Amino acid sequence: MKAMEFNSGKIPVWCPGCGNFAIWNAIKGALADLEISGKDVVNISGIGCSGKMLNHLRTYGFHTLHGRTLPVATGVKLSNHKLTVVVNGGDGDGYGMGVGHFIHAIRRNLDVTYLVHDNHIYGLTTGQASPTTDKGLKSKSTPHGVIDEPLNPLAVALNAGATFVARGYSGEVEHLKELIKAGINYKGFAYIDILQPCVTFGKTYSYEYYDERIYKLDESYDFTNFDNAMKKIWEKEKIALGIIYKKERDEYASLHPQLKDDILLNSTGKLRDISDELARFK
Ligand SMILES: Cc1ncc(C[n+]2csc(CCOP(=O)(O)OP(=O)(O)O)c2C)c(N)n1
Ligand code: SF4
Repeated sequence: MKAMEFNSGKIPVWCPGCGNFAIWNAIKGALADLEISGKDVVNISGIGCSGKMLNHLRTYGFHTLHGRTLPVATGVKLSNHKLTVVVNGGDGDGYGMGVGHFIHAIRRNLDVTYLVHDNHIYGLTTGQASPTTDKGLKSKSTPHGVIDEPLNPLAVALNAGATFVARGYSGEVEHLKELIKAGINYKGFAYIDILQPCVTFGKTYSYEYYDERIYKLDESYDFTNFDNAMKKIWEKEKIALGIIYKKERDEYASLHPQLKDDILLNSTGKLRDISDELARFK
């Protein structure tokens, strides 16, 4: 399929200039370049502007409850581990409600590509503070300023044992496409935090802000070095884009002997009639 053929035909309702358009284009381009058909892809989306990705891709999809993308992705992937599973959620979705699932998906090394549209706020609900909002920022939910420390999600991922940690940016769509391709090709949990300006409610993190600070990691950067990776993600003035840490590790499905020969869906056998049991609860 060509990138254009991944358009579902539904017109996005994202605000003009929203960083989500670039993420959409990068996903379509990555799938097309990798020659993966839409029928072999499941896009699991959370709730939020980020979650609307589901409406715009001609793939299979599942719109989950807020923060529950990764449990659903786990079920989908284990039912048919041959599918390509791409997960889209916001920083509120994944680092707020979903943060426990994030850590456990990392521990399992579930073979999915997790894209977090990190605009540092809750976009769809009009700009409240999220876990990555800076301390002191005044928002609708924090009129006197945020008093909590912001989360560094890449540090959380690295400390939880993530073996593919990357950072992309909506202002660098080709670069982002390559990161998504690398994530899909990675056998395990590929986590990509995407700097995504919210042009309507984002107060600090604009395209101008990022354009002044981002730089791309080049070939001299050793992404297998954990200490280097930790240093990169705590840099203050500059923001590194690229694969920050990567290491091979057994992915989850490969550790299940029952998934060795075939997908789980094909081995469930005859469905059992449980209507008698259910009748007891009427
Ligand atoms: C359990 C639950 N709590 C709250 C909401 C309301 N809600 C819908 S979208 C949203 C914010 C989403 O923010 P984020 O995940 O950062 O995504 P963005 O819209 O910024 O892409 C909230 C709080 C909800 N749908 N479900
Ligand atoms: S509110 Fe922000 S995140 Fe949502 S569509 Fe508009 S610009 Fe994008």
